[in-house]
Amino acid sequence: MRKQIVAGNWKMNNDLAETQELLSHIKMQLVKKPEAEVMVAPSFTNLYSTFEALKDTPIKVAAQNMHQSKSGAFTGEISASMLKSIGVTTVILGHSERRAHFHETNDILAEKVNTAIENDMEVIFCFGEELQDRKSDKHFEVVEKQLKESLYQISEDAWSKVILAYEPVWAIGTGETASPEQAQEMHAFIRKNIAENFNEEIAENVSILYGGSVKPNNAKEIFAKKDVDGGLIGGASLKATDFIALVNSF
Ligand code: G2H
Repeated sequence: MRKQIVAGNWKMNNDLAETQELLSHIKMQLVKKPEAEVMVAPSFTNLYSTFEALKDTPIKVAAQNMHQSKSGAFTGEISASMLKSIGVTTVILGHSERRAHFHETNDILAEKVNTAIENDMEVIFCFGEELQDRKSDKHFEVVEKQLKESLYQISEDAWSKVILAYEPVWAIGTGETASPEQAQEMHAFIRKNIAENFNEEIAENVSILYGGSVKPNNAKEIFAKKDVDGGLIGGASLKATDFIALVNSF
C-alpha cells in the first residue's frame, strides 16, 4: 500500500514567532493519530526550530529547496549536508515558483534530484503544465518531458525515496483547482508512464500528490480519487484549522 501524504508548503511566509505559533496550534489540534503522513516545509530560517518543535510528533519537516553542489562559492545557497546536519532529510524540488522565478530548468533539477538521492534524502518532486500547455492540449507531453528530463535518470532503487507532486501551474495560488477528474486523469497517466519507463511495482508504490489551491472544501473529493495520494498544500497550510482539516480528509 502506498503512503498517503499531506505536506504543507509554507513558501516565504511566517517569521520565527509566527512559525512557532502556527506549530503550537497544529500540535494542539492534531488530536488523533493521522492516517496520512504529515509534513511541513518552513523557510530555511525556521527549519531547525521547526524540527526541534516537532521532534515528539509524527510530523516530518521538509526543506523547500537545496543546491545541487556539495559545497563551495554559491552565496545564499543551502546544501544537502547542511539540511541533514539539522535532521532534515526531505526536500521539495522543482516547485513551479522555483522554475519560474529562479530559472530552475529540467537539467538543473536533474542535478538536484541526483544530489538528493546520493545523499539518501527523500525528494518531493514537483512538476506540472502551464495554462497554455493545457489549452493547447500539450499537458501530458509537458509533464512527461519534465519527468523524463529531471527524474527518470534515477535507479529503480531510488524510487523508494521519491514522492511526486503534480501541480498544474494554472491552479497554484489562484483559487482555481483542477477538477478531481482532471487530477485523476493526469495521475493515472503519470503512473502508467512510470510503469512503461520503469516497472509496474514502482508505479504502484510511488505516492503522487496533487497540489494547487487545495482547500478543506475540495480536498476530500480530490484525495478520494484512486491515483491521488494526498496533497502538497500552500495557502491552506498556513492556517492550523485548515491544515488539520486537510490532514483528516481521508
Ligand atoms: C502549489 C501549492 C503548494 P497553493 O504551489 O505547493 O500552493 O495550495 O497555495 O496553490
